[in-house]
Amino acid sequence: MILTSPNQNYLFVKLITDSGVYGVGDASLNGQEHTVADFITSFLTPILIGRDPTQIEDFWQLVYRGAYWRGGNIVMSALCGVDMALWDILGKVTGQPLYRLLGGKVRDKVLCYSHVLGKTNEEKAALAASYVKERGLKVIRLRAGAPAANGTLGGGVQDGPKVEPWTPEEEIYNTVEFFIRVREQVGREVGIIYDLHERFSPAQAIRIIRQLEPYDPFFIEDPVAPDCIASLRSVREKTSVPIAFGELYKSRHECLPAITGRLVDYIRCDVIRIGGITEARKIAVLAETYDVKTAWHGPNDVSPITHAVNWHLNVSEYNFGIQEDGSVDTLVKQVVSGGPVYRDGYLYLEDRPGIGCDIDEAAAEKYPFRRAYIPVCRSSDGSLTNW
Ligand code: GCO
Ligand code: MG
Repeated sequence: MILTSPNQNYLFVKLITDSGVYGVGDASLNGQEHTVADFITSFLTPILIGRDPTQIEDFWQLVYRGAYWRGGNIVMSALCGVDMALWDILGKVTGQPLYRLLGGKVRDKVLCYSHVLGKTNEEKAALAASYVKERGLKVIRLRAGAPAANGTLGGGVQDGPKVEPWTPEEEIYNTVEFFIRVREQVGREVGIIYDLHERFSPAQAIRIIRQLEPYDPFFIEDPVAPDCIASLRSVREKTSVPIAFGELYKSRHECLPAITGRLVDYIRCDVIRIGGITEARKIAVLAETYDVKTAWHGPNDVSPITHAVNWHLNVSEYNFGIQEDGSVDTLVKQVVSGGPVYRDGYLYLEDRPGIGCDIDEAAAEKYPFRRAYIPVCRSSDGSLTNW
């Protein structure tokens, strides 16, 4: 296991077979990396020793069902780290890139979108225009000057979660005003995604989305919290704007009501949080059955390994929609090699056996783990709100 912090904390898994072939995986869970590492050491490692690494499905079921107590963020992230490493080993021993093991390519390149980060809305609007003009982005992702929108993820020693003030009224106003401004700058052709980050009540989300409708969002992400499917349904019933949902889901079973109820247009689980490639394929197939596309979670706090896994899934799925392309920091590139390359609105990946990434353990050691928390939001009366 490799716990490292090149700008952001990551937890990587390296699985070595007795013949010397190894696979790598990503088990990062922002803010809780140590707990996942502990589960891997104390629970998964003893089960792994002596097993046939090509029996991936059986291992997955052994952890998920065999433990009796199913799932959760810690277990699924740990399971993902190993699951990715097992698929990587399978690719290496068969000499095939992961996408071939998943059924082969149905497309050559992957449409992607990038976050527009900046300190002020003015700065972000200018950046959005330059991303489109200079980098050729076809789709951009926005958030107004709200918490979590300005690069507050991870990094830095903290004794506890940083508190960020938040008032829904202000953010509603900001969101609508900012979206319209960016639409005017980038023109009609460019797709604009807006992430509401599970933060609003159904009525507030509907208010925002209705106001954005004439400005044609590509999709609205996570309009409400994931806990109440009736809230998602009420948003869905009141707008024709496409909806993307699910980065907090931890299994196909949690995704099911949103998919079978056709409450979303894009399912956007985080591959780490659902236990890896094995579960992601199943969710993609389920989604295909209901005309739902995929938009796998891929922000700045996942590593090139996960970005590469997303890419392999994207090129081999019929119902791919779009891929979030969180920028990978240069320090991270010192630790992990490989991963997709951006060109003119799309992501490409060189053919290599397995996932196609490697970890430089000496470089990882130069960046030791630093305690970091995800920030929390409190509204003006002091009460905690969704972040
Ligand atoms: C996104 C997400 C992220 C999460 C982050 C938490 O759409 O990319 O909402 O930015 O907030 O992954 O660690
Ligand atoms: Mg999001």
